[in-house]
Amino acid sequence: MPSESTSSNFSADEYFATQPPPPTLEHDVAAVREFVVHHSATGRKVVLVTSGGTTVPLELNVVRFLDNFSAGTRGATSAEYFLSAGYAVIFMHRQFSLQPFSRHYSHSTNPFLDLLELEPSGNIEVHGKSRSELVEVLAAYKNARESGMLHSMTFVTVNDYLWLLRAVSKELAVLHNRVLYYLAAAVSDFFLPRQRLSEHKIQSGKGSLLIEMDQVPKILKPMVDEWSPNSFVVSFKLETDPALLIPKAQASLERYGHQIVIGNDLHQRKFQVVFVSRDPRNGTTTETWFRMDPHAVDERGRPREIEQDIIAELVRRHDAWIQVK
Ligand code: 9Z3
Repeated sequence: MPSESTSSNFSADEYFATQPPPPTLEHDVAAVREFVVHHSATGRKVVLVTSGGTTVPLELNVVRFLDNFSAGTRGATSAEYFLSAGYAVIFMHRQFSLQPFSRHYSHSTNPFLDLLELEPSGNIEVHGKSRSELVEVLAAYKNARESGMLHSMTFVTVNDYLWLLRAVSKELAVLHNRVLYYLAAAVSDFFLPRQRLSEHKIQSGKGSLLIEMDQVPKILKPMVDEWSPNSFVVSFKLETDPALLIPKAQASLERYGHQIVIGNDLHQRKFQVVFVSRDPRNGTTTETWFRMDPHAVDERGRPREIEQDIIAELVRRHDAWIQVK
């Protein structure tokens, strides 16, 4: 059972006043500013996709850290469907987690080298059955890069993530209702303030290790109210107890006042999700389930991905929202 905490909880303002920004923040923000200026002129809708898990280092010279579960599949897959739907995409992901397009050739599920054949001449050939898929993925990848539709940036720690999210959302605010936030990253609820971090590797030999962590501030609230107030915000809620999914999603909508929480159960997440939304006029919530057959294939004969349905629905809802906003 978790023990009762005696440590303080940081507000978002206190957090940013006491925790140092990542060294690359200014550089990352400058690149986002450029992206925003460009797409402000193109008139495109822009989505910020966050993806992968955050870490919580236990030492300043990090040897050990707490990690959050996430391969980055949801985020990387969704980014591709957003691009197909005409959105310009900022893909903010955990370093080394899955990325759009290259995810199809993950070293663990589809090693790239196994698709290649070395000819006696020294030329490299792609196996016949893999070639057409590779051509398609490569063309979409090159197109996204060369057209400036996909911009990637990385985080590792929860501190990197919080600073980046705040800075990027302030930059995106100028695009008003054309911005969609798709917060699929698995973010730690707890962190160790810099002031309490051990400088060097924690030594063993003193018996068990007790670590008391503070709660990460709930930054969706200032994001929705202050940093990017006219944007369409979609957060994810991950649970392992399915009975908690709807009540936790409803509580989150009530607390932060954003547009949609997509609930997913850890073990079913690839095949079923629930959209929970709330009518701010009377507080009633609506749940819409999306379920798919785990063996379903798409129109090209490849395994269907639930992100196709998620993004189609979000695009529809975002468009409808733009009309009335
Ligand atoms: C999710 O729920 C994502 O869908 C997954 C995707 C992390 C399950 P994978 O990367 O997994 O495809 O392997 N993301 C949000 C998780 C999260 O931390 N949500 C917070 C919470 O549940 C609130 S924003 O409290």
